[in-house]
Amino acid sequence: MATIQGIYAREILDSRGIPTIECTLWLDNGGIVATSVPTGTSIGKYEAKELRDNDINRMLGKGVTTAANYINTYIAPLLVGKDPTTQDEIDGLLIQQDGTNNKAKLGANTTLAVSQAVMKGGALSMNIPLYYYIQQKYQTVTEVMIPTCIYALINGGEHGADNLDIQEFQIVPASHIAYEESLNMAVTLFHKLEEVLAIKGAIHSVGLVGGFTPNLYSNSDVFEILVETIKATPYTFTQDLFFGIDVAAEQLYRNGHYTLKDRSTPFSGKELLEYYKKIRDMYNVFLIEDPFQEDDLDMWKAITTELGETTKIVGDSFLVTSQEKVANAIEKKLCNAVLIKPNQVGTITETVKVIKLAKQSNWQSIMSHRSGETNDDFIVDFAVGIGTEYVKFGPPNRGERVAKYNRLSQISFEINQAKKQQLQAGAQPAQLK
Ligand code: 2PG
Ligand code: MG
Repeated sequence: MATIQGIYAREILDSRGIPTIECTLWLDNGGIVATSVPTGTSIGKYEAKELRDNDINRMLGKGVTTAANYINTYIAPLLVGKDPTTQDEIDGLLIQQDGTNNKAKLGANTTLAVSQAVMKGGALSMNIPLYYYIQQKYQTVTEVMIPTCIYALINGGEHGADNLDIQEFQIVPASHIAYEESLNMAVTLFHKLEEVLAIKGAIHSVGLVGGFTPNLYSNSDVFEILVETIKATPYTFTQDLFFGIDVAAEQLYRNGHYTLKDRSTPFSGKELLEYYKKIRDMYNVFLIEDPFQEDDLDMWKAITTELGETTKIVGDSFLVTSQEKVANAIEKKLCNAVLIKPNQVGTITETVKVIKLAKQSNWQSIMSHRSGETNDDFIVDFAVGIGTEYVKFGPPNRGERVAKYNRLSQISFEINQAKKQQLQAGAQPAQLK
């Protein structure tokens, strides 16, 4: 059995040029792994806290040298000599050392960097792929499969150019579309969309997660352009794909109302629900993430009651990957799917508990990137190994997003190869062994 010989953390930059933590862990058998953690822009008010230096003379106060030092001087000595496959025990120790209910002491960025490094170290010590190690460890799925990808092609809200209210306009492939074909679809649509936007003079650049930030002003304009784009490809809207949106509604909420540029006067919660019904029927929007702000519980309940049968109502900032919040939402039927962001809670063990809870209640989970990403692809293996039904990594654009798709393609290849070998050997292909 290999044990942890050392851990070292340092400050690196994320895809927005904002500091984040990279953590390297090495084993006594010479094996070495490195991982880094993401951070958000539209950060939910109930998320676990990140630790930042707050030194305004350096990195605009966003440095993470304090967090890295915590790992190097305080956490690393506690973990040296431990078996890296004892993830629950090590995460338990991190939770205990932090001692708060929102990682306010050590920081969720600090604890997650260590937690991810330990998970990668565990897989390396067993000499098996990370996704397979996670599947074997937690057994939440009997067979590893590639989740359905949700591709955000257009960015608005805090991720965009300050003209569109909705943070993400997404395409969601229909269930019969296999991963490789869905990636082909996303790449085709992304580049066709660029052409359509150029022809319309809707000058574009890309937003924080790599989707276009076009010069359009209403949400309807975006849907019309997406419909037109799909018509210029071999794909059939509503047969091969449908639309999703991440409203990140907490960003639109002021004094009891939601402000959207589609109307000159702000929307009440009830009016916003009517608006969602309208765009769902007009444009086949069958996934709505964060339709209302975190504390607007009556409206979450109302939208799930009215649209939940046919539409995925997804809690992101609303549920912040919190076991307590997800349990409450399941019990009260406040939504029907959960976005999973490990850095909203701060350890892998706590994240797994939330996914298990969702599975027990027949909820679907969506493993998600953050707007501030690195090239680390940990969440890809995590999603496949634990079996989230969906993943959300942005569009097939920008290095830190493409890193996730490239890893997913590699895993898909490995799964298919393993199945072929099993078939050739006359074995059942049900399990990857
Ligand atoms: C979201 C995420 C990712 P952020 O709201 O779903 O797109 O954004 O990381 O900024 O919270
Ligand atoms: Mg979101």
